[in-house]
Amino acid sequence: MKNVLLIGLAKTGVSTIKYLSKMGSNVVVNDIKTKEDLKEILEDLKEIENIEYILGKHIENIENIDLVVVSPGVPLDLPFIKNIKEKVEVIGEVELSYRLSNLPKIIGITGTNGKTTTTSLVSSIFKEAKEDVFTVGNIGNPVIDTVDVATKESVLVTELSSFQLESIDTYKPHISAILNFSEDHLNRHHTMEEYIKAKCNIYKNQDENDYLILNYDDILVRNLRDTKAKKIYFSCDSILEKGVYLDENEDIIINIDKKINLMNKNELKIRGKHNVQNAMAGIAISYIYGIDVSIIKNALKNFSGVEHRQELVKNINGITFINDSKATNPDSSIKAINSYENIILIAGGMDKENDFENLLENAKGRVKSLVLLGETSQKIKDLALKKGFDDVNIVANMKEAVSMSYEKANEGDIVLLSPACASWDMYKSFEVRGRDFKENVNSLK
Ligand code: UMA
Repeated sequence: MKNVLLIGLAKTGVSTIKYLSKMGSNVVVNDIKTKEDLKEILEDLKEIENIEYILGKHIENIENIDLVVVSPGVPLDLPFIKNIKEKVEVIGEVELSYRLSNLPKIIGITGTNGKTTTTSLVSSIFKEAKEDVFTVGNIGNPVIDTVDVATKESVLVTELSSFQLESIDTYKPHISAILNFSEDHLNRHHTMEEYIKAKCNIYKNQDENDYLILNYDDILVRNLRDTKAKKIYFSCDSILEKGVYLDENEDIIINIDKKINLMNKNELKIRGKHNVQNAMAGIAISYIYGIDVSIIKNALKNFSGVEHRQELVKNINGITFINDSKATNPDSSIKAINSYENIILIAGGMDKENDFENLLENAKGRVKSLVLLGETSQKIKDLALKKGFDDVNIVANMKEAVSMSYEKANEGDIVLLSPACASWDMYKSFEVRGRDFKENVNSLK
């Protein structure tokens, strides 16, 4: 790989450049952001030679390029990418890393919601088992950072988004899991079919020696058939002949090669049906891999969740503040709303053309007040008023959202930040949004 064009200069881009230039490639970098916008990143890369920057616009001329690597956030159906694809191979960083390292022990986890929780949970089980584990992918750590450090003995626990899976070609996890499908990222994938197709790339290269873990409770996931991999289901609702399920006492049963009663679901620290499903996916992955059952059990008992995912921030005068900034689509927020009652809901953010009908249906009777911010605030407000909500407010920023919610809340109420939208209209990421919420909560008197 002599001449590589890299598109998108953020986390993925920086790691990819660092690796490629060390390998001796010449890298052309393209980003629609300007030099000024990218000041900090360019400073970080200033020591690296053999980089040519084309910034502030899409690249037009791609002569002398052998391979194009795109960051996950770059839509593959943009006209300039389509033109490039006619001339040169275009892949993502997950595919590139796979080709460079070809590691055997890869675990891939996807789905609309629960990916990060499940990835973290699996990682903590593997750490408890003293495996050499790397937690990578959409969770925030570019896979390419592992190419130099991971060995054939290492395990890569990889969270994979539809964006990342759209740009793979030969990538093959040994164990993959699909947690659920619900509407998300339709502004990028356009239809639910295309979105699901991208996610299903996770198993397209798997063979008879690989495993595909599927959620039996999600009808779309249950019905996936076009795979050579061995399918293992998990379920909260049905007793399975083979798989991981809940029995009539709410005990979690592993029934894969023999029947094992692992633990009661109430021994888990993470709450809600969706989290029991996430735990079951994690159990199936770890068991198939060969982790000792007592280690799985221990790690599960100690796992208390992930930052920005229904994270308990503080209790002030009997009012509980919960940070669920990672809820970047309606379905994810619905799960949070259904875990609590007497909620003051802070929601809204970037408009991904999602529909908020279902969110508001679920909010009825549970959400007392809506405090809305960001691009979608008016859209949610209009729909909420139509649906009979009487306390619907739009605020300008998180500070106002937190102080208004606190004023409205009584003892026993929950102030829940669960935006149902991406953060990119107001923040760099959902993490920055979550931290802003927490800082504002922590400075309340
Ligand atoms: N850009 C272009 N041209 C375009 C579009 C974008 O140059 O046409 C540039 C932007 O100006 C920007 C860069 O591309 O400078 C952004 O690239 P990126 O969005 O891929 O950002 P990264 O920092 O590399 O982060 C990506 C993932 N981001 C997205 O998928 C949007 C991160 O997932 C991931 O953690 C990281 O790689 C490491 O793997 C975040 C995410 O929001 C958490 N994911 C979505 C989600 O979970 O819903 C899918």
